[in-house]
Amino acid sequence: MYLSRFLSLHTLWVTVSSVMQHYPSVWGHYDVCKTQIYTEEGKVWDYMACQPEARDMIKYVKVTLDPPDITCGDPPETFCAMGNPYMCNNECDASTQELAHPPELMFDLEGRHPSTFWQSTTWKDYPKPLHVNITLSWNKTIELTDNIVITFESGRPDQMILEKSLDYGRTWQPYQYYATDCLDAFHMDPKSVRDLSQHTVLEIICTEEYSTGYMTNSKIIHFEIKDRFAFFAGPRLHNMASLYGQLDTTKKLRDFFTITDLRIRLLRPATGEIYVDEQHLARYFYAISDIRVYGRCKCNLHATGCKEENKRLLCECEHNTTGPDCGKCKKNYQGRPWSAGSYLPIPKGTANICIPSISSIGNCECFGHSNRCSYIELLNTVICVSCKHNTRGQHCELCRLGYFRNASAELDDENVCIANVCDNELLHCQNGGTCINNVRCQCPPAYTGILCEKLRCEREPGGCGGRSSAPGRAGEGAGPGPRLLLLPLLALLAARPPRGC
Ligand SMILES: [Ca+2]
Repeated sequence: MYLSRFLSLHTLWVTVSSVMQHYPSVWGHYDVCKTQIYTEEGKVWDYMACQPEARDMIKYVKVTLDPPDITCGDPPETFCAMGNPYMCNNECDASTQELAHPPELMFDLEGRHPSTFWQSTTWKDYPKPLHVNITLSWNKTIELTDNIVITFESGRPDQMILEKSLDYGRTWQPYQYYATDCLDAFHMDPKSVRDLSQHTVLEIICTEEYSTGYMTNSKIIHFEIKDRFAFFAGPRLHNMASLYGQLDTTKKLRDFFTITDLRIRLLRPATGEIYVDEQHLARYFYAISDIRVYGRCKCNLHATGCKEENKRLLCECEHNTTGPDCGKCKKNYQGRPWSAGSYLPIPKGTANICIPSISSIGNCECFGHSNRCSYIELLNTVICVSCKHNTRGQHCELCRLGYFRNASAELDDENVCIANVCDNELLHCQNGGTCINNVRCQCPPAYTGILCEKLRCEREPGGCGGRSSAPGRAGEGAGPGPRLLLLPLLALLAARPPRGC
């Protein structure tokens, strides 16, 4: 029995191995959660680690401003060009569409001229600080895959902190500090992301690269995701396997690129100069035309789909998992603790699917030949273990090699599988019967029974009476002779299972 099970698993492994050889040797994209393969057991599912495609996450964001009334235009307000304090012919008026600058203009389709943008009130309350928090919430854990890019319409702020939350805004951690003078603003030495390395990639830095005020043409601020990826994947990100390997084994690194919320803390608007021109405070304000955030839903490598439902992103979980991030096992699939999928080994990773709970294995049907079942992950099915009574198969419904189905026994009969019914050399079949494939005796027309040991007329109404219709040796007498009386006993002995079963 064990040999046949080993052979069965061996055949399965050979089949799976040959299927695996057809996977591309290049680094995969983890875009398939399962595929059908052919094994000795028929078509079965083979599972692999999978993740949703990266996409523009701004479509799904909810924005909150603090203070809530910080947007310009209520009441209408005149503002000046920062580079020229006497050019003050611009007006912000929330009640006029052409002159309003609401927050949603940070997220609309850009590429048109002039840009559309959100704008704050001016710094008319100087020297009270002009602080604005812009919070972007997804209500879903997402993994950043590209740089965060913020495009200012005003000068880039003199001081700003980009923060992140991993717990839906309950706690916040700084992502990066931005200042014209890092030492003065945050008591930090200025650094660039290029000063970091694999070992210091998680360091939170203050950069002066993006705070050059209005003197430069650039209005863009980056949070450099790709430069950080490059420490592991190479400058052109050609070795993503190395990056994914690191993400797989270093939770801190994985968490670094994972967020539920971002917060842009604007602490001091661009002044363009060391001092603030108190005579022309209408020159100072924040204006942002565009924010870009690219990433993918975090589904713990258990989904490729991520859909929006009731204005919330949800992973379309596979591998018997559930939850917004596929972060737990489905009911009745808690046969072992939940685990995230793994990028390793290359190229298809490890699915770590949830398996049925032992208590919920309702299909442990072994026809009474076993009382124990086991779950086979590769087949995603439950099979009977240690089938007795010469049986084998998922439900102990087949006969072991060398044993044959006893057609006269039910599947749950201990004698359902019987050893060699007959043998032509040993002449087990009686009364001229012929042994067919060691399984059954083909009897002459006048005889019946497993070993052709019975006269067919015995089953007829009235029995054999005095008729002498049976050919051959039937002429020896009308009733069964002593030899025939032994035949049922022989049949019984042949059907008895061997010792030890
Ligand atoms: Ca815009």
